[in-house]
Amino acid sequence: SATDVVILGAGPAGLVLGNLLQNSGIDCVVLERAERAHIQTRARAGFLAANTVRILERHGLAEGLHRSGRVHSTCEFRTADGRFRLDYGGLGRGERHTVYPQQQLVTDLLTRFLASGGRVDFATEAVAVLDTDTDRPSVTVREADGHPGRWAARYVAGCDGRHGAARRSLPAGSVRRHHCDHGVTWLGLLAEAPPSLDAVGYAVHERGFAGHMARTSEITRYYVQCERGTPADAWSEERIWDELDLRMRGTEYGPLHRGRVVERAVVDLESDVLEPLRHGSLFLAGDAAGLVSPCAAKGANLAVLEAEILAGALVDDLVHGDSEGLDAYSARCLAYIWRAQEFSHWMIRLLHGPSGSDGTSSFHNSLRRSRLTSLRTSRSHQDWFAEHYVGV
Ligand code: FAS
Repeated sequence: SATDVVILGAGPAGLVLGNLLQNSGIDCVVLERAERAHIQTRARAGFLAANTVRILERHGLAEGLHRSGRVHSTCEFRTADGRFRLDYGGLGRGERHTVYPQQQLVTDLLTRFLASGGRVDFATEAVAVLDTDTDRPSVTVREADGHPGRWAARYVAGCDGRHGAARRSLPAGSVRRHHCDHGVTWLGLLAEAPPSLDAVGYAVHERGFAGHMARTSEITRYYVQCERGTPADAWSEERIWDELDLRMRGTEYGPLHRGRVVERAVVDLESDVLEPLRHGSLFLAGDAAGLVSPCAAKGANLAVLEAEILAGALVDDLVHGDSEGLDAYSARCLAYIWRAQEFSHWMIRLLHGPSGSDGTSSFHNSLRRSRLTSLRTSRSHQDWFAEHYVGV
């Protein structure tokens, strides 16, 4: 089989890219190793940045989020020195989040892509991307029936995440991977419980971090910092809720709304960035380009941004014969990625004490306390926070 652009992965990056290429009349195919039902129900991100909403609106992809997304603009910090709220929607550039679960966005993007004639091959795993140093790259695949297959294309877009075939296919020595293990582990969970705060909750506690993020009026995501290597099922539900209540200082500010834990996963907070993001005819976007920790909700937003940049560059090249956008793609996206990485890293250091108990940790803990005081009292610091927290 042959097409103009083969897109690996039907996540936010791959499906935004597919829709934008489709809108411009460029022939493309999306290869997705999972079944359709799986990607339409897989819960992940939930906070869309204002710029992400603008991108989706620009391309007629925002109907679902306008129908059932909820605008959100407050976060609340709870610390040993008390609690304070930041109405970030009234700070910085005055931008707010839209709370809209990623699986609903993926479902909207998929439905629109297929309705406009787009092709997605589900249960089709990309195995390798070949000949990226030529203008006829190809993708070998394992079809749904297990048989091998092959796609020829003019370009390949690696939107298949950090463990996908695109990363695996990068020629040895052709890419520099900047990696950071932040030394922090979260037990992330989804609870069948209404939100306990009308804000994103960040609890900074000597026992560890706890986070509260609404997803819908009946489902709330929580994070609770745990020891590295903790199995996802190690904590009973009762222990989870008791620990969350303790760290969120439920006795002072009101107990959390408890409910059944319907999903849990342990995630080690790490980040990485690949440089460059272009390898001949192969382009990386989304998590395939760089993983940003879920602290500060940047991953899905970067994926949408990079997809729009790549789509514009591919259209310029394939329709107008202008390759300037493709030549500039990597540097342009990396500037956004590093801004997001820097803020996410700052947030991790703000919310988590240093691991280890040596003297420097008391120094770092005092730094952290001072940062929180500055965020509580300094308007310019709050403007900086708001601009980066919602910006991409
Ligand atoms: P995705 O991983 O979404 O999509 C890649 C697709 O490629 C997948 O469907 C996969 O099945 C497919 N694939 C992989 N290998 C393949 C192959 N060889 N062949 C074919 N298909 C292949 N981000 C936020 O902004 N906020 C959050 O709150 C947040 N919470 C998260 C919670 C969890 C538990 C996880 C895991 C991630 C979270 N993220 C969050 C990050 C997440 O949303 C990603 O940044 C986002 O999904 C990135 O989108 P894509 O790059 O499209 O990759």
